[in-house]
Amino acid sequence: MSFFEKLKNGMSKTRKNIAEKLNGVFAMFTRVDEELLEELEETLILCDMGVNTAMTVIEKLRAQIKENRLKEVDEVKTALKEILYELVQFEQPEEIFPKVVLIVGVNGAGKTTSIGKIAHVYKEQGKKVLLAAADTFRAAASEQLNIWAERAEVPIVKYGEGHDPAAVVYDAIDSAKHRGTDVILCDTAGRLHNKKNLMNELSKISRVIDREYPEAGRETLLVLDGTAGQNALFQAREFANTVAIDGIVLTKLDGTAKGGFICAIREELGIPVKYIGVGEGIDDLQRFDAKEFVDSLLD
Ligand SMILES: Nc1nc2c(ncn2[C@@H]2O[C@H](COP(=O)(O)OP(=O)(O)OP(=O)(O)O)[C@@H](O)[C@H]2O)c(=O)[nH]1
Ligand SMILES: [Mg+2]
Repeated sequence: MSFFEKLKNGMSKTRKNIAEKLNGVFAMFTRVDEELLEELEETLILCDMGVNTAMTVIEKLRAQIKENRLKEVDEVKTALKEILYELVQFEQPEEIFPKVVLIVGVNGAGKTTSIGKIAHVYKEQGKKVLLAAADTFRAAASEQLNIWAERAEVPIVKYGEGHDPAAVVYDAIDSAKHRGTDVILCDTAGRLHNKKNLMNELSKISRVIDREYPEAGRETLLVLDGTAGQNALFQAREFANTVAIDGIVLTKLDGTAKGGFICAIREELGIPVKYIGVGEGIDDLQRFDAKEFVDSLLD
């Protein structure tokens, strides 16, 4: 299956949700008027784009209709496509290897699963991957990561429950230097109910990486549950206040998630969605492609 087919299949429910509704609106109208814009705005909000983002998008659309004297519904559709594309596209910075990737996010968002999938993506690219089980808060956490290490056929550094997560990362870096690892993927604890602890833990891990591996590339990815809607946006803000987030992994887009959320994240937080999770299997992760996303939304 091609990447595009997979994306379409995997995201089918998400895509259907927005695409059907959006295309439906355009099919309903023959005239470009305020009513069309109102209907579009409502639809965008229904697709979990959030009120603010939907309003911004419609404002831009209204301005373009006026400026370019758009008279045809199809022209408005093309303009909307362009606006949505501008909203979600981003420049992928060049990757620096070796690199250390910190995976953060609340409990159950899909951190451990996403690490398994990301490990697989890098491995397919011929990179040497190492997992670091720095979620030592929960007894079963490192065992779960271990299962993914086996699936992806990559090595793992893990200790038992209650160990210092920063020490796990320290050892992983040491091991990576010996093995010639390209990418270290660090699982972290997801608890947010004690923000201070979480912040301390993440910044301690961060300091260890700075000190022990300053030459390595760094990336912090926030994993968000795509079905959590506006609540996930709230979580993202909380995390962004704690650590600098380079990108989002949006999971469970195979579920009933409404993908308009991707636009909301970008507009409201300025953080790009880098990967999307479309299932529980090791192959069920895609690098987010803005053009394909927008093309799949509007005919
Ligand atoms: N359908 C679907 N399920 C997913 C996806 N990603 C993760 N899951 C499921 O979500 C559940 C939680 O995933 P985990 O990877 O354990 O989440 P976590 O963030 O590591 O959770 P904690 O370790 O408890 O903080 C599991 O049942 C996964 O199979 C996805 O893209 N699609
Ligand atoms: Mg986990």
